[in-house]
Amino acid sequence: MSDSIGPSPFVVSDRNLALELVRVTEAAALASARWTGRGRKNDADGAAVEAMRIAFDTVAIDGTVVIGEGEMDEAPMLYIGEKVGAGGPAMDIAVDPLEGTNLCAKDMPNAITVVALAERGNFLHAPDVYMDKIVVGPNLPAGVVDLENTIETNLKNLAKARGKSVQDLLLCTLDRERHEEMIARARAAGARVRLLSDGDVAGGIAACLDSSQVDIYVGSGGAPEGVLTAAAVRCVEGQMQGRLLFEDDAQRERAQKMNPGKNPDRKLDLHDMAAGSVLFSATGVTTGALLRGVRQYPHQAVTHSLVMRSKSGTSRFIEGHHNFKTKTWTPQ
Ligand code: VTB
Repeated sequence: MSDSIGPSPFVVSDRNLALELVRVTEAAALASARWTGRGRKNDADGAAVEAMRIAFDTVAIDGTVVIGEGEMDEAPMLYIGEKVGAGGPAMDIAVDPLEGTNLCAKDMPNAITVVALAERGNFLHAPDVYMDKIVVGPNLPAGVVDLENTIETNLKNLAKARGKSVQDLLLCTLDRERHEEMIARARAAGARVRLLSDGDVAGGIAACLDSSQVDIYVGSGGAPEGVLTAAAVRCVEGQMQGRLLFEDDAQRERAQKMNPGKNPDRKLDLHDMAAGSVLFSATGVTTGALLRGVRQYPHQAVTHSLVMRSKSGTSRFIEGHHNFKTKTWTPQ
């Protein structure tokens, strides 16, 4: 009988760390949510970093932070090179403990906590510079958009591949002066544009999810955020390209030193930023297009997270109900 329906898909080929990772982003979200709307972004960020650092101690990995809070001398916790985890397979870790500190401080949509894991050596070591980014979702012809095309060409090619007109496309980008020309040209070509005040990780992921209605994410933002976005895009088989942007030679030299033997000015494809088997977890702090924010009640809180794994391509939205009367820790 079983022969006629093929082998069972439920073969556990390796340890699924994804569900352990969600605790890490949940912890950061629970801690930073207590700072939403208080106008104190550094406190919100500090709470997220500390909670995330503590939560990592329970994860069964031998982890090294490669995208973190900064260099060892700039950041007390989750600095680049820091070892985290309880021991296990050698993994590289990319974190943004509070992506959108301003959004949290102002209680505006889309603040999230983010972690990605890859087997050692598979994340781009991105310096703290800007990155040009372009993201589209799955099930599109390879190369349908390209950083080197004009915005008009990208919109035209994407519309054609989607069987839509450019008028039906929604482009998402950060609301920044540096994007004004691109926004004007996209609108002149017929597309609608959604502007984010912050948070291009959530923006990039939105381009991969039908439910967000976003068809394409374009624009420059943080390079570390670009690597986290790439990890998520890998898990849903979307497409992304990036290119590091340098303001001076010192920045370029730093990128070169962090990635020996690679041309720092090259166009990066998805696998240049996040290769191999990748895990991704994000938890909402404030409610946005991707995730609901933390809902706080007396003695309990509810979190909403997205956990993804590239190997299986499974995405899970997880609602966590946290009871502070019985939980073994409470947010600081
Ligand atoms: C970018 C973006 C982030 O901050 O780093 C942005 O990637 C800062 O951009 O998602 P500006 O220097 O133009 O203000 C975020 O929006 C939030 O951390």
